[in-house]
Amino acid sequence: MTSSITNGSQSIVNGDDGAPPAKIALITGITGQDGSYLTELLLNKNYEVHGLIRRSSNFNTQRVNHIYIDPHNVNKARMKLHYADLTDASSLRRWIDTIAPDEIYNLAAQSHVAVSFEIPDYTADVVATGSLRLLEALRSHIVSSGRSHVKYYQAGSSEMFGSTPPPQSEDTPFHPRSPYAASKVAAHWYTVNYREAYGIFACNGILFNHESPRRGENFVTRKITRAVGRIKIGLQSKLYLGNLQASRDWGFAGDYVEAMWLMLQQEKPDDYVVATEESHTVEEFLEKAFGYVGLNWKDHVVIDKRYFRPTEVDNLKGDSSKARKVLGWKPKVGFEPLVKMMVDEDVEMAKREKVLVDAGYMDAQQQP
Ligand code: NDP
Ligand code: GDR
Repeated sequence: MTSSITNGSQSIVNGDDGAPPAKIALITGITGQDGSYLTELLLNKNYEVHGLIRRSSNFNTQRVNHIYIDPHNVNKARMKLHYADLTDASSLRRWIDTIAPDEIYNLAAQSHVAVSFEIPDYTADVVATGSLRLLEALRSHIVSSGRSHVKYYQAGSSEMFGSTPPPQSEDTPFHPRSPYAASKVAAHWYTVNYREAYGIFACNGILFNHESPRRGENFVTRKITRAVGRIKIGLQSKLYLGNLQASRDWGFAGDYVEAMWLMLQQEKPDDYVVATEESHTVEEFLEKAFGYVGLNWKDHVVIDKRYFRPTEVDNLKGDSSKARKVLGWKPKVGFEPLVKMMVDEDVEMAKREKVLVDAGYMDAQQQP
């Protein structure tokens, strides 16, 4: 049985159409923004996709629910979910052995920079040591099974460059400015070390900020577009933000997962910067997002010092010439279309919320 589910412009196939899968992928962080886009990409390339999800007291699979098929209803869904955690080495080893993947994408992380100052120990455990646990599980799997062709992708970050001025490329020195960024630097070097020490096909993607309507609601772009939607529809009037002068190289997440996949299709493992090569301040994002629906951000934004970070990353702008040349990758969605895409989706979401508020099912004060 084949199930074809439409999600925006994408048609996603997650069901047994009789054909054997092209490859088997294992994704950590499948329930996150990137995990959901990568799953769609791989399913459309006829992969069988296994995602590791962590236990939480509420369901955390909203971003992949549109792809999910209850295994009781079909013989063989092409996307399967399994409980595991990057803090639990035994679960990682067990699932790698059981699934026997061809490609592993390590996307799981406590990925919020500001929150990493509040929970540094946990952030390091998941982001740094968690990546090491996964690499070690892969190494053991290769030794015991002989499956040396398995490829590994590590989700690195432009935050690793920190205070080193732009443009930042693969040759730019790291100067991390948060527990999150320092942990990503450790994960980067673990990945390089496992490549050099054991010959594992392991790649670091050094991705600059990438956003989408599925972005977590406490990252600045989505926080802004959620507020724009809600203000436009009359559900809130103020938006509290921190530093508006930070500059980021913002791309579209759907474009960036393609670069991850391309890295693992090369003959040799390597590290790549992925970026639009265009940078904008938070204030510019505000101007575009509010302006798009005919609002002036200055009427709504209030600066709250709680959102300032102990150390800030002021200016990120990538040089992705290597990825463009070697992988043939380039971004398809530019800054303005990205802002519009996110605002359009969030205005629609606010309209749905308004119905719930008017019917008494939701509190209008509920903030993202
Ligand atoms: P998200 O925060 O949206 O997703 C993170 C994922 O990791 C979620 O699925 C989350 O599960 C999972 N996770 C968190 N902790 C654990 C744990 N202990 N064990 C297992 N899974 C866990 O991040 P993005 O999708 O935006 O980013 C993907 C990766 O890329 C991350 O590693 C991030 O640091 C990195 N990155 C992101 C960039 C961006 O701009 N988006 C840029 C550069 C790097 P749950 O859903 O349960 O919370
Ligand atoms: P970042 O993204 O830290 O770059 O990390 P975020 O959207 O959180 O911050 C971007 C910039 O906006 C400023 N800012 C605010 N940020 C948040 N979250 N909330 C606010 O209210 C606010 N006001 C101003 C921040 O100070 C910062 O300068 C993201 C994450 O996805 C990481 O996991 C990833 O590695 C990097 O991008 C690349």
